[in-house]
Amino acid sequence: LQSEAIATLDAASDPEAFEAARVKYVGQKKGALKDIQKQMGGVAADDRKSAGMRLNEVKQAIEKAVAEAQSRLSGGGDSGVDPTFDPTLPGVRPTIGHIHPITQTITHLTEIMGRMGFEAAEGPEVEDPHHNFVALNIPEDHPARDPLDNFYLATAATGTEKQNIEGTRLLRSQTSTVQIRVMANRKPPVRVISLGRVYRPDDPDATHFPMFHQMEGLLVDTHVTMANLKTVLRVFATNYLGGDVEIRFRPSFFPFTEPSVEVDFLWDGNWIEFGGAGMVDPNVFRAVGYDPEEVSGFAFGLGVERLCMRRHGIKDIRDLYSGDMRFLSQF
Ligand code: FA5
Repeated sequence: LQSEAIATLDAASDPEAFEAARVKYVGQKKGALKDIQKQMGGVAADDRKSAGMRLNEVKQAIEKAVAEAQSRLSGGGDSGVDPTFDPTLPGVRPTIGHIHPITQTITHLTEIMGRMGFEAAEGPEVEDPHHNFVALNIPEDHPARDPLDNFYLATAATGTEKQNIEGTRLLRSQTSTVQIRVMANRKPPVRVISLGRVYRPDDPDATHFPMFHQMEGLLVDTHVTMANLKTVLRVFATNYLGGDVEIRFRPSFFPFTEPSVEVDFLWDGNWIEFGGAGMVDPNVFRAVGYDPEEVSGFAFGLGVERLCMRRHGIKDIRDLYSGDMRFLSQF
């Protein structure tokens, strides 16, 4: 067997012939060596030792011939190398996960506000009208409640009218809902931010998307003034957008702040609105059981996408949600 196997292996001139010979003699299942090994049990006990040694010699000799034939056929490389392995082929780069630019922005904003003592708070994305409107001083007939401006969730109208209103749920349209949740659960002083998703049926364009993020800020204490609000927003803006950022406050109206302002940043020579802000309306304090004679505070809500876009020079909000790795992997 030994000489036959070695002769066949030596004669193998292509990988197919080599593989056939390899399987025939040293194949794990039906190879000739395996066959003999199986018969060892039948050898008389006295002869078993010498038969075993002989078998080992034959095995080693054939395996050596296998290795030599393999090395010869793979171009004389190291023996034992898979002849189908080509080390000159380029590798396949594994796709590595990536943190979304908006998630990175949220982490960054949380860190900047944290340095000013603002602690992060959270609230649910599916809200009830009490937190989204009532406690924020938005009356029943206010246009902000319009079904065309909100994503109401379909709820079965089975109870009385009052029960149905209480059972109404909607995707929150602003993070101001979290102000109410925080104040209803703790005593002043309060200094929190809340970063999260909000939803509005806006048509997508370069600066609008139906789902976006806001950063809400709320500070309640004694003797808080508009000057404190403007300082916090200025310090925030210079930290996030750079020392040369220009910021402008325009008089505005929100039901939950009085007075209210719109916050604009200069961007490529144009004033762009980034959010709203103002002094917390006394009616909001009353709705959460705070005494407006004792405490005062400010609140603001900024668009996170617009902040991220201004910092990174992104021209179209839709790029952030396209899922295009060529765009996303730049951040
Ligand atoms: C509000 O949502 C108020 N809750 C802000 C506020 C908070 C005022 C606390 C007073 C006190 P407004 O609707 O203007 O305000 O939205 C704030 C910001 O969200 C906008 O300036 C803009 O930057 C961003 N924004 C609004 N709609 C969209 C949209 N469809 N896509 C992307 N960003 C949006």
